[in-house]
Amino acid sequence: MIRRMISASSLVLLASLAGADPAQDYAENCASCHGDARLGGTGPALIPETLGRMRGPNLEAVIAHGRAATQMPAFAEDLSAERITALAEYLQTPLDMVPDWGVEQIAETLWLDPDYTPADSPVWDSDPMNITLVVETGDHHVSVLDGDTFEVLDRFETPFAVHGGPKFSPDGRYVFIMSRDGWVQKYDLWSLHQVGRVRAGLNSRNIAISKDGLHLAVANYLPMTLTLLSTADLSVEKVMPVTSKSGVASRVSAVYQAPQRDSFILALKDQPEIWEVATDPDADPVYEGFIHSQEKDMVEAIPSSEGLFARRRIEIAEPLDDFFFTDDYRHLIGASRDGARGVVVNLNVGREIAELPLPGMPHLGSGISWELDGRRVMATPHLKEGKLSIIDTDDWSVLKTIETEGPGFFLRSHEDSPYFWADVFFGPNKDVMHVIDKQSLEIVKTLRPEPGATVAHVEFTRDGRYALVSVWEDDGAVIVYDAATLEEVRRLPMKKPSGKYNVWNKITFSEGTSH
Ligand code: DHE
Repeated sequence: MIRRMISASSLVLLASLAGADPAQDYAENCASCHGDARLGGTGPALIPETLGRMRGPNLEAVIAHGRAATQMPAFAEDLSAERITALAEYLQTPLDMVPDWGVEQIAETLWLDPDYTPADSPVWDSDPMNITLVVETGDHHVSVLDGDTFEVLDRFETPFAVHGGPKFSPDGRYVFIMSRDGWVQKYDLWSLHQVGRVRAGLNSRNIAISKDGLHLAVANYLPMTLTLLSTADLSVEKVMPVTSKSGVASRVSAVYQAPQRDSFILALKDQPEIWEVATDPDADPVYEGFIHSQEKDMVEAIPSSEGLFARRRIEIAEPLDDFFFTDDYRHLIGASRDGARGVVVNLNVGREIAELPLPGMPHLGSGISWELDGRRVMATPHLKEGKLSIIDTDDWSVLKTIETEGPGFFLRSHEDSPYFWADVFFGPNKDVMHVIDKQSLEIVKTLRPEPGATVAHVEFTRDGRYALVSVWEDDGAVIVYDAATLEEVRRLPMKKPSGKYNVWNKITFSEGTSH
């Protein structure tokens, strides 16, 4: 345990002498999302270690006015300016004790379900490649859908506040699900049963599974680590402290599998570095076989002797909050949350090669790509502007900016669909879903299936015939659309459904899905 010099209780005493009781205000207004001990829950941990860029007046402004593109509400009407100032100071006070969260502590949380017995074959008759999961955030459950009949095969409880895409094993049998408070759950789709859970971090971002399906990487905010788990039994393989070359600890923005490279790629949120972590112990060097001839001399390869989980650092100009890869995983397109520009990093040569004008907080993590007039293009929504940017990934120019009815979160398409779907998540038109032609780049239809209700996130069935849309409300629904006629065919009641994930589209890295 790390002991701190300034105790939170002495700050509470000082603040209450001045008429404010930040600990009480925290308990009443913040704890339900950020955790009783400020170690995170639905919202991030609120301690100096994770507040990083949020010092001084900035933090007060967020408490007062909320935070764009997040679930953080505004408290200016409930708390006076003095109470907000005291609360901001309280949040920047180190905890009396921050628990260590290394191999030992993580291992102690491992729980394997004693009622689980693996089935020899699926206990259902559905197409195993067309199983689709719906994350229901309203009551923290996942529904397992037959992607042909839309029958709910099972509905199971998840850890609190699942975030990011669940990751399937390469054969589509198991799925791994992560919550913001660091729990990772393993579920067996054949047996329709939970296998177990482990708390890999205290406040986590997302997970990635290795190409061979043997390892799971958990990107953490708190502690500032990358946890590597064995997918077989959820045991801890390694905890990598995330520290920059200059020795400064950093949160992880996100981690993804790069299938062609047989590696994990992650970006540091507080330091200007990208890391590549090898998941093939025999690769020598990791990049041989796919690098372009002109890049050969410049490649800084991982020495084979370093083996599994060998790390390569790529130093860049600014830390990245959000990023996307080209289909061949040669390039990463990144954006810092505060900035107005995107950068292109060639992962082979390990340096920035281009810049893109991307104002309005691009949400590159939900970017998708497709072929347009013989060129590979990608599209990204913007969290602060009602715009979609279409980028040519050959010359990195912005081909077109499509105006929408408001800022959106997610894009989705399918190889066999002529359209991509873009939600409007924020503002008065949050009930809108645009359907856009991938060739003309024109909006062909604007759907408003439930006026006034937030409508978001799309997933296709395996064959691209149906598009599933979430009505993101407590008494919400998943609406099944015919992806060609754009007519509604079915409505499945769900509790605040958010992301939906089709086994086939995810394990084949369909070009219409995010990673
Ligand atoms: Fe997400 C994916 C980051 C807020 C729902 N979100 C992701 C991923 C990242 C990310 C890096 C990709 C991880 C993956 O799939 O492996 N999200 C962020 C943020 O930085 C942001 C803006 C602020 C934050 O609170 O962390 C943010 N996200 C939200 C929400 O407020 C959403 C709408 C509701 C929620 O659950 O908190 C939300 N994010 C999602 C969903 C995905 C996601 C449903 C998976 C999309 C997919 O199709 O794969």
